[in-house]
Amino acid sequence: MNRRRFLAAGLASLGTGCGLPNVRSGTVSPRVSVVDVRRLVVERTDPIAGRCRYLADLGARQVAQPILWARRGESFDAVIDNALPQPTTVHFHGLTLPEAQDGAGFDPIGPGGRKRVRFEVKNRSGLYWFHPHPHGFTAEQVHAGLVGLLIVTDEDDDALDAGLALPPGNRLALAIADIRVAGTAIRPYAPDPQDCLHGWVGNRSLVNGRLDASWAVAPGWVRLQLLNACNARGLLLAFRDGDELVRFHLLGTDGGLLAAPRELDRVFVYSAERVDIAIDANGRRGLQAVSLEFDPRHHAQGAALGHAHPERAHHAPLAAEAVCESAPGGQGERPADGAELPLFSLRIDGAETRTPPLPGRLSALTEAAAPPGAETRRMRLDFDERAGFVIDQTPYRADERGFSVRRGASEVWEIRNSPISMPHPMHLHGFGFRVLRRQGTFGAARKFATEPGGRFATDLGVKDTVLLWPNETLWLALDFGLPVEPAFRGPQRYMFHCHNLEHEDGMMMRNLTVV
Ligand SMILES: [Cu+2]
Repeated sequence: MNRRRFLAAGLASLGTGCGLPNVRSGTVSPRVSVVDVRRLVVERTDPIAGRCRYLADLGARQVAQPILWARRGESFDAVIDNALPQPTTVHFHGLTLPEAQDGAGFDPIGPGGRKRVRFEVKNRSGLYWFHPHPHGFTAEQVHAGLVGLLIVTDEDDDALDAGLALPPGNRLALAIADIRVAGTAIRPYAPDPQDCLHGWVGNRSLVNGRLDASWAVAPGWVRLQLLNACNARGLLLAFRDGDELVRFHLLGTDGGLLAAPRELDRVFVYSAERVDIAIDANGRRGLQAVSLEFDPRHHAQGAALGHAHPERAHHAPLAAEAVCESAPGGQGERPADGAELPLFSLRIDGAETRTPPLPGRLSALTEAAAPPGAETRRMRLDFDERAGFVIDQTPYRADERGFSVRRGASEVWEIRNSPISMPHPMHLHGFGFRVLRRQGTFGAARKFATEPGGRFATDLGVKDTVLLWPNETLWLALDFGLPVEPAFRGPQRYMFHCHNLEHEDGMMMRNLTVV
């Protein structure tokens, strides 16, 4: 079989080769209770295009790319089986976990290795997710399809669904990724120096692993919990019905529900951020979710940012053709961040109904405020033509202790992004935080800063990932309290890093230790 046919096979393995009908609602990834998972296998399904998946072993059956559901207080207790030819970890993004369960990359699982992971879900209801985090391999493995969704529910979540009177099938959890497709072939992941600088951006969206994804929903409220699972692409999410931009309601962000819904016609969702939204499908036949065109503000220009990860020398890329495809001229035109991109569609079938009023109160969340007496910690994000993107002029080293934070301390972080820079979605492991204010936002983005303090709607609520545009300064409120349990005793290391995954693998990361 020649190379092109191999790659076409890769596209078919996504479940929707070009020309095939859209995916129907019956093929949504199955719901799996977190307590039923005995093993989570991380495996490569297509060695040519380098596609991978999670397989949940429930004992009686196995479920590929499961959507995990957890009631707050339930526990995950499973063996992670690494069937990849590379080291991996499973990082549960957004969850409050001790270092040993965080999967941050301090203790990767080697090829063929396994590790038991046990923890209690302590977080508020919301959309969380899990993905690989082995330093130097993260971007490649997430791009390969290793993205899992975890929905946490609690009483607030129950009350919301009841208030929306959601018809069956009108609640969807969607991971929006992007890949490069040329003809019927997936371009294997092979970032060149420009990709390392800007991040690997695809030309087609892949939603829950599917191209041209479409779901059938009933008239009435539709609740969508959406994750930007792209390595580097920012999304300016909106919904079209023909030429009309349909307004929707923001219900929640990374760490759960807001105090009250916010009505919007578009919202920025950067890599690793989540939004929980309600949209009224009554009186419509279909809705097309898109990322609208925007100025991506990539101000950094530079030469190669090749970072040598010692481990990479010992493990081949996931895609067989990666080396060939990175040859000059192999990539064709480079897809651009900020370009309009269709994401997925909703087909609305069924009898019209009366949409109940949206609940006015969603949770008891209070307005973000700096805790009294909190110390301010200042950080800078910079670009250096030789070192690449750095936090406080320090490229990442896995063995660094990083900075120390006192357990139980309240802090304000003042983070400044250089004017010669790019948008950096910054993620903190282990702790949710609140966004207090923004300053220095450029004009085109400032018009979407609809909230007090120059904040965006996605800055509301409990956050674990926050975007910094070039030239911006952000103030965050953090509380470093940890649960009083044996698993959290002793110094706990976490990470603060850019979730543009090419930047992350390119050393834009720091360790911190809670002591
Ligand atoms: Cu970045």
